[in-house]
Amino acid sequence: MARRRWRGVDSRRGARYPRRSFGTMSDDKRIRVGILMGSASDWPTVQHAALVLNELGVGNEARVLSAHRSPHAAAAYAESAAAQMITCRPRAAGGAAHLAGVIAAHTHLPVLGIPMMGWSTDGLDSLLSTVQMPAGIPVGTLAVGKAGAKNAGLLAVAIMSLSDEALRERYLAFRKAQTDSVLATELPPAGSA
Ligand code: AIR
Repeated sequence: MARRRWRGVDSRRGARYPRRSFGTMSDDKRIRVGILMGSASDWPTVQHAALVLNELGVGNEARVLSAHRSPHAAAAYAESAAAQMITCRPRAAGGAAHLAGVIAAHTHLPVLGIPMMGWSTDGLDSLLSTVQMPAGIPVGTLAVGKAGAKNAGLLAVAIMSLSDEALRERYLAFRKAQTDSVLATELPPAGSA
């Protein structure tokens, strides 16, 4: 296959960065997570994957590539030398959502699928077409919408934490802060909510 240069968009330029940070940030500037979506209309949801990766100091890039509207470019991205250095790949598409499956077919790297809220079946179409992969080509499918996008970012971090101690420390600090915030919750008096 001809070599192509892919200009990924560093998501930190487009998204808020970073709201909080956990522990000492590494000066590792590598793009380690590629975030693909079928349309720019997915970005308001998918950006939540990028935000959590930014928060935890994981370099990532975001691109629009459609399994239907730009099938050759989607496959070429998955097979490109640059993409092979990316360790994890959250993928988002709505409707007949084939992007995650197509990308997974073209790479051995972990692919995480984020079903999008659809325009006619509240995301059920996207959920089923992302999760129902044939045996042999896995796509780790998350929840529909924003929760799935955020969890795709966190699951990518958890996977990379297995072999990255500094990232594991940041991830554990994130989890602790989340737990502390739940335990510190104060409810308003009954009847005022
Ligand atoms: N989509 C784009 N190419 C293939 C698919 N399945 C998805 C997009 C988006 C939805 O179709 O990922 O979730 C609608 O896209 P648009 O561009 O019409 O807003």
